[in-house]
Amino acid sequence: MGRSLVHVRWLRPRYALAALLCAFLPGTVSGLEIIVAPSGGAFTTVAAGIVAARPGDTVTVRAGTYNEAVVFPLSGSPVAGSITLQGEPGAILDGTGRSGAGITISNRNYIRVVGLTVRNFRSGTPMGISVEGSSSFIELRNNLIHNIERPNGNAHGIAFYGTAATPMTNIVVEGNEIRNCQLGQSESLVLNGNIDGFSVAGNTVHDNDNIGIDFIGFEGTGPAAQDQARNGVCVDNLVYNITSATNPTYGGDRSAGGIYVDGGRDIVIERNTVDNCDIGIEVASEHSGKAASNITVRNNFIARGYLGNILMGGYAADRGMAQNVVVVNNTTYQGALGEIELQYNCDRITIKNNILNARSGQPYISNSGGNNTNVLVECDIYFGASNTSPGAFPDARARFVNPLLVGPFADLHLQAGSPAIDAGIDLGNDSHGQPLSGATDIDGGTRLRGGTIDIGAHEHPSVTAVLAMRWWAEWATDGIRVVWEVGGARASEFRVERSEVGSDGLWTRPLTERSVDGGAVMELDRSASPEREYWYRLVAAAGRETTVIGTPIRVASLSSPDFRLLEVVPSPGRDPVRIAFTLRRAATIEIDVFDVRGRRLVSLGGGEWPAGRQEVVWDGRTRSGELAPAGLYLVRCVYPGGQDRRTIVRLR
Ligand SMILES: [Ca+2]
Repeated sequence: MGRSLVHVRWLRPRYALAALLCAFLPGTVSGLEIIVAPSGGAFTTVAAGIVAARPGDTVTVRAGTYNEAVVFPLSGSPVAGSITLQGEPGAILDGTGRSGAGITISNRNYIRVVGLTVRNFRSGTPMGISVEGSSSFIELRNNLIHNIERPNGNAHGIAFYGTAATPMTNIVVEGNEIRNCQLGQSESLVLNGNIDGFSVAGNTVHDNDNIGIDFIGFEGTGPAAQDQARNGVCVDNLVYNITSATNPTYGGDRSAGGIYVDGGRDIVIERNTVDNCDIGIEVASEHSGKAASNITVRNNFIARGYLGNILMGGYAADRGMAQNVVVVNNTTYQGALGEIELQYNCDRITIKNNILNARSGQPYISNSGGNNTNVLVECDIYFGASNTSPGAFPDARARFVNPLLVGPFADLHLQAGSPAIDAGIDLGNDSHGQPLSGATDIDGGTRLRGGTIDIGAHEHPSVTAVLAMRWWAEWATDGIRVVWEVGGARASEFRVERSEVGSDGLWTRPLTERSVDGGAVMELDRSASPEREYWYRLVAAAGRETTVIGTPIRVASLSSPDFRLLEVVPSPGRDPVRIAFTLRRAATIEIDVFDVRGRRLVSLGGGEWPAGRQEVVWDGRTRSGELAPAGLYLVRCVYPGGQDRRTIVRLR
C-alpha cells in the first residue's frame, strides 16, 4: 500500500563540468561525491564523511554496518545545494552500545538524508533521526528506522523539535519506514513545536508501541506564540499495528493513535490507510484552553481502531479543544468501540460523505463527552449497527445501506454496484478555493467521476457503464479513420489503441488527429502504413482501471488485396442493402448475392470499376424481380487475386 516512491540517484559531476552545468541548467546542484565504505572509499566512518562534506556534496555510504552515531556539523546552502547523506542498499547505522540519536541535525539547514537504515539505538533518549532548533529545508527520504527502544523512558523513530524562535520550514519526510520500536512516552514520528510548513508523505509506520505520526503543539517546545506544528500535509501514509497495550509506561492502557494531531493546526490528513491502531486518527489537544484547529481529515481508509476510528476533542472536560475539523469522504470500518467519537470541547465540526461501517452494537457517531457545538453531519452511509439512527447528531441525508466494500478490513474500496457510487454531495470549496473533498481519492485517482462524487474515500470508476454506440475504423485518403461515440459518461478518458500483431495485442496508443462531429469522435491515424494491417480497439479508462468498450476491428492493408469490402448495411434490416467497397486501382470485379442453399439470386456489380470508394445497392429482389423472403443471404465479391464474403440478414 502507499505510494511507490522513486529512489533518485544523484550523479556527481566534477567541479569544472559542474560549473558549466550550473550555468545552463537552473536548479542543478553540483558538488563532490564522498564515498564512505568499509574499504575502498575515502573514509571508513560516516561521521568522517559528513565532516568532510561541504554544501552541495553528497556522502554516499556503501553497504556495511557502521557502529556510530553522527552529527551534521555544517549546513548546506540554497546556492551550492544541500548536503546529502545517502545510503546505498545495505548501508546501516547501528547503535548497539551507543546512546542518543543515530543522526542529529541541530540548527542546520539544507540537509538531506536518503536511503539509510538506522537501528538498535537503545539508551539515553534514543532516536533514529533527531532534528532540532530551527533546522529548515530538511529532507528525510526512504530511510528505514527500526528497533529504537527505551520501553520505560522516551524514544523516537524520527523527531522534529522546533525549539527556536525561528520556525522550522520546508520539512519533507517521505517514503520512510519506522517499525518495531519501543517508544516509552514518545512517538514513532513526531513534529513538535515551532514548525511551519511540512510534508509527511508515503511513510510506512507499523508495529510500534506508541503513537504512529504526531503533530504537536502547546507542550512548551517552541516559543509560546509559535508553539504549534502547522501548515502541513500528512498524505499517503500507511500506519498499522500501533498499540500501547504492551508499552510498560501505560500499564496495559491502550491509547496510541495511528495519526494524532495534538495541538497542531492547519493540517490536511489525506489518503492515509490506518489499520489496527488503538485510535485510528485523533484530533485533539491535551492542554486545557488550547485547541487543535483547522484540521481536514479526508479520503482516508481507517479500520479497526480499538477506541474508535476517528476521535476528536479533549479526552476530559478539563483538557483541550478541537475546532474547525472537517471529516469528509473517509471510509471507516469496525472500530471496536465505534467509528467517530466527539469527546470534549469540539466546535465547528463537519462530518459529511463518509462511509461508517460499524460493529454491531457500537455507535456510528457518538457524543461521549460534552461541550460539543456546531456539529454538522450530512450524507453519510451507516452500516453494521443501527438501521435507524446515525447516532448523536441528526443527518438529514442518512442512508442505512450496505456500502458493498470489496474486502474489509483489508480492502475498503467500493464494489461495482455499491450504493455509495455517485451518492455524495458537493461539499463546495475550502477557504483557499480548493474542493473541500480534495482533488483525488484514496488511490490518487480523480476525486469526482461520473458527474457526482461517491461517498467514502474511494471514487469508483464505473467504466462498465459505458457503451460504445458507434465504433468503426477504415482507410481514408490520408490515413486510417477511427470513429467512435459512447453513451454514458462514467469514464475519465476514452482512448483508441492500435495493434499491429492481432486482436490480442500488443496495444499501443497511436498519435491521432481528433475531431468531433456531434456526439461522434473521429480520429485520423496518419501513421498507419498502407502496406500493413492493423487492429483498433476503444478503451474507457478511469484511474488505474480500464475496460475495452470497442472490440478490436481489423483494418486490412491497402496494397494487397486491391479490393476491400467496407460495409454491408443495414443488416439485419428491411431496407435496400448498401454494399460499399474500395478499389486501389481500376479492376474487374463481380458482386453477387446468394441464398443459404448457394443459389445465386442476383448479380450486382460485374465488369470494370474505377479506383476509389464505390457502392452498389441490393433492393432485395431476385433476378426475376421477386422480393426475396426474410432470412440469411450471402454477398460475395470476387476481385483479381481473391474474394470477400459478408452475410446479410433480411427482416420481414
Ligand atoms: Ca462518482
